[in-house]
Amino acid sequence: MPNKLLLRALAGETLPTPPIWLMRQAGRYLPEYRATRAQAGDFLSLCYNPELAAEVTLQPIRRFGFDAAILFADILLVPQALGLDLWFVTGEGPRLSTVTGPDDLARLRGPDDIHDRLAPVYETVRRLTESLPREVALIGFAGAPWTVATYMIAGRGTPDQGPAHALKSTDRATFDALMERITLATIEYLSAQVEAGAECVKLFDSWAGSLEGDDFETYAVAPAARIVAALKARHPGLPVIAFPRGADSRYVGLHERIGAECMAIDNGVSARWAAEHVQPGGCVQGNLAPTHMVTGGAALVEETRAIVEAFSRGPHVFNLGHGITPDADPDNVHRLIEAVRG
Ligand code: 1CP
Repeated sequence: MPNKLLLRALAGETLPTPPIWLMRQAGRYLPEYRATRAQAGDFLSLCYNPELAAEVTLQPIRRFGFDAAILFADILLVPQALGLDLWFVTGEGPRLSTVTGPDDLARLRGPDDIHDRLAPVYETVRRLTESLPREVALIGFAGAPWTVATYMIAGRGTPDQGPAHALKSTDRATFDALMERITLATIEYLSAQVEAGAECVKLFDSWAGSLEGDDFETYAVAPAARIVAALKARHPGLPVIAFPRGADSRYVGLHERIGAECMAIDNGVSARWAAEHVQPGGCVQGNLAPTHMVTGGAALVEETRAIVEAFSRGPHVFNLGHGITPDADPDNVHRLIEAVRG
């Protein structure tokens, strides 16, 4: 049995107190993050600077004593490594050159050609293995193919993933070839993170919820299952967290279909429902609404205790249902941890 709490929960152990970490725990709500980001120049320079990326990964560990650290990087580094231009517009978010037809696809690099661009990320992982406290687990991550494809097709974040859905129905060959390229690159990317020292990996499928009918199986479940199977073949025993955000009732049975030890649950479903219908499949992670980190107060404590109680009869990793937002109050994170560890 592993001795780090996060790895024990992922291995299926029901613990008296769930391990806790937060999505986007390194981020703009922390003054020390804003200072390091200013030192790096911009967000992407921070991602590709192993010393500073390791530093911002460690900041929330130092301040809050979380049970896990998540590599500081971004899901959009893979599109950039595949050859797309990527930049961030202040106050608006990411922009990318797009893939909208066979010619764009032909210009992309192969899945094995991503490592020179991504080498600084692997170096960040190596540094973290040396500097993290012994009891803190290191999580590597990547975007799931559908979510990454939505950005590569639209060239930006979209409320309804409209451009990706449109390409899927008008040029299925290009869409499928793009999904295939991302899937293979993701296997290589995560595998390299594990070789550098990541102890488990998380697949972020932030836009899985917009896949309807058979598309959910074809473009969310199947690619995730393929990535997990390939990773486990190369790294036996590697624990995986899957986050098909917005899966709603389709969370039921997903542990087995994806082959992941842990299902990260967003706050669109109730903890009671998930404890009854999803947790029998394995470890669950979640699922406090991120707004509590802004509003705090008695509701934060009550809701946190209710989630801990709901999931207390099986393996659970405490987290938010989505990333902590820039307007969150760090003091509320202290209150949250106190409510969880009580
Ligand atoms: O200005 C800043 O400093 C940038 C804000 C920021 C941060 C802190 C971005 C831009 N990315 C990140 C880091 C990040 N992104 C991590 C690091 C580790 C941690 O959690 O502490 C992780 C895991 C991600 C993952 C990520 N990036 C996702 C999946 C999770 C999710 O939130 O749904 C997505 C969709 C992205 C794309 C992205 N990167 C950044 C932004 C603002 C966005 C969303 C763009 C959009 O859809 O509009």
